[in-house]
Amino acid sequence: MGKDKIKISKDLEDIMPVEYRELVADATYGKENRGWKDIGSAKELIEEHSLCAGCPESIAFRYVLASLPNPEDTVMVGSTGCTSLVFPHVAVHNIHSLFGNQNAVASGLKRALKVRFPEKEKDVVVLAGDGATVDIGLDMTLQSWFRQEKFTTICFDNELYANTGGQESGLTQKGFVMKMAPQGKKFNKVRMPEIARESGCAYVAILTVSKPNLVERVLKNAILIARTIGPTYVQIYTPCILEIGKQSMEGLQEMRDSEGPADRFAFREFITDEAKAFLAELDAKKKLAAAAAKIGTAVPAGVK
Ligand SMILES: Cc1ncc(C[n+]2csc(CCOP(=O)(O)OP(=O)(O)O)c2C)c(N)n1
Ligand code: SF4
Repeated sequence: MGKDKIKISKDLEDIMPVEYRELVADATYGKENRGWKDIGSAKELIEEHSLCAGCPESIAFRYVLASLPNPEDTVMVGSTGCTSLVFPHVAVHNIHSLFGNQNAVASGLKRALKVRFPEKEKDVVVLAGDGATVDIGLDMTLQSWFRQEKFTTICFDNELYANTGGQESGLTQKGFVMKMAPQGKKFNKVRMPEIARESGCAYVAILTVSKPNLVERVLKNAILIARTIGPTYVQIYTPCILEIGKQSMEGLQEMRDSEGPADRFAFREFITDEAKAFLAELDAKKKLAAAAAKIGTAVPAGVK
């Protein structure tokens, strides 16, 4: 566990690429309380990316990576789109699946990992755009929830197909005019969080990335619940500043403007009673472990 996996043999140290050496030195692998504050110092988080300057997807991606409870044993499944451009820059296992197929690929992967590593916790996390999740891949998304596949689906909702130049998606707001929908979107934004809840997700949240603590809490909840209880869904507003005509510094304000109590990205969270009880149990175990560590007694069994 931890950095043992990426350790370099002494004989090869001087010929390894500098990026790899930095990864070994600075990764947060194995660190219990890793989080968004590690951004900037932890090597597995991207330092550079190939998205547009100021694209909110880039900061959302960093928060997601920083919130993985166990990055060294996590596989992320992506799909074609702007989201896929950042995967080559991260030190986390990832698969690029055919557009829309991400939840089907993740289902097989999660099951295979369970068979291959029965004693280990291997997290699978899907990360795809709204076109991949809610339009072309909707069938695969829903069927994985119906089957209660144990992984987290994250949708980077920029309310359009950004990578192919601004077509409308099911998550575009009604009436919104864009390059490839010059008369405006004709129907309402699909209520995906409600669909996720009705389709069997044990935990659902919709939010922006204006508050890093919130992103971290939601992501950790989603991944831990998916491990034990069942599928979870997180929808994050990552506005495409290019297609809505904003400057590179205006993404944060755009998110803030859309998260008021009556706005479409007001924070909402749904959690089943079973998942709630699971989180409470986890919390109690953590407190017990912290108390035991303080007085120097052995940590009770089952408490990490
Ligand atoms: C099977 C298949 N269909 C269509 C495409 C073309 N395509 C590439 S990216 C993209 C749009 C992606 O939109 P979205 O999922 O919303 O992600 P974003 O780019 O907005 O982050 C499309 C339609 C493709 N690459 N493969
Ligand atoms: S096209 Fe839009 S979503 Fe894609 S990288 Fe640029 S700003 Fe971000």
